[in-house]
Amino acid sequence: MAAPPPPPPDPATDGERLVADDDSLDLGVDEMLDAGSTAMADPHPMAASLDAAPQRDRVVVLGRTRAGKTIYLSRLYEQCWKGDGAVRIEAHDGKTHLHLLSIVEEMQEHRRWPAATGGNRWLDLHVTYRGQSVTMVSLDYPGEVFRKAFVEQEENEDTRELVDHVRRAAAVLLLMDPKVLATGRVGEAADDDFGMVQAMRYVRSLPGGDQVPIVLVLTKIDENADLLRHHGKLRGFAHKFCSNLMRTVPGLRVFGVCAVRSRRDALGRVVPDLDRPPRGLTGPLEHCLAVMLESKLVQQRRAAAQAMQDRMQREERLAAVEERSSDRFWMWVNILLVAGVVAVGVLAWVVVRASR
Ligand SMILES: Nc1nc2c(ncn2[C@@H]2O[C@H](COP(=O)(O)OP(=O)(O)OP(=O)(O)O)[C@@H](O)[C@H]2O)c(=O)[nH]1
Ligand SMILES: [Mg+2]
Repeated sequence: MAAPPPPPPDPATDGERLVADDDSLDLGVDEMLDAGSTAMADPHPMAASLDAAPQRDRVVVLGRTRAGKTIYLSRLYEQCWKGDGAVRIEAHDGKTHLHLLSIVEEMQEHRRWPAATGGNRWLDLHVTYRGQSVTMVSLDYPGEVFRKAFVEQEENEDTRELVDHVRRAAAVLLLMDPKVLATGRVGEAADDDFGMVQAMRYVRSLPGGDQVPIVLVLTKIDENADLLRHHGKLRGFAHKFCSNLMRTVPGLRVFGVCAVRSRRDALGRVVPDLDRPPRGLTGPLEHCLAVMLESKLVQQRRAAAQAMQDRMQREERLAAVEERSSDRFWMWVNILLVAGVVAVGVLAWVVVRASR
């Protein structure tokens, strides 16, 4: 799928461009040869009772606390609502529309980052891509719920809601802050490492889950450009810090995103800077949509081929039945003819005998 066109070179941000553009990182099959052996060995306990294919109606954005989910979702919405790119997104209701745009406005007008998300919030969106429409349900949830659901495997209303949300994923975007992966404490990194592996095993273990596109999105690449470059850019970084996840999801695509640039204000605080454009924002979603549409096309082609085969078999069966009944008809005609000839012969013999 085509990534967004590269922006013109900007010497001041060249490092960022190098990282942001390194987004088509199909991790080669050869590198993942041993992945299959561990990927599905130990299915998530939540999968045990689920043997029917779930209804898949959503693009799931997952991430630990402060991974950048709220900012990513709101900026993505703003750009795809206002812009004229390949992806168009429209909220199903005015409340969701205002909620998402007001987060962006808050950053733009008041140079304030949004507060940590307090509770689960559903976002019903309508996505148009390459002339196809997809209904997309998203969930902006507090990052701690992710830890409770997939690291501590706690059961409460919020974790059940998140697990059900993940179960119905048509595509998954895994948001991770590279700084947490590289320098975070064990507990923090466990969300992205252990938690993500459990969540993705769960997705893969569901019926049809092996077809769900999953991408890794490294966030805040404006701030993390040096860190990523130091560890071999997106591919090298993902190999180094997300090796378990990459084994669980062979061929995992890695994208780098900067939803909102930051800068230092007069007081030296890091504040959002929306005057500069985001980087690689729609790439992960476009990739997932392209995979989803492609597999929908494949399914439609398969269904059409199956229908054609069924029709041909039905017609062959009908022809065979007709042939059999026509064979029976001529057999009876022959029998009757022979019987008639025999009867005429016998009658003639009887008449001849009687006349002597
Ligand atoms: N420089 C930069 N910082 C970002 C970006 N996205 C997020 N941040 C920073 O990361 C912080 C957390 O972002 P959020 O979007 O609120 O994270 P979240 O995943 O929704 O966090 P919870 O609601 O706590 O789960 C923000 O306050 C910003 O400081 C980005 O694209 N660039
Ligand atoms: Mg949030």
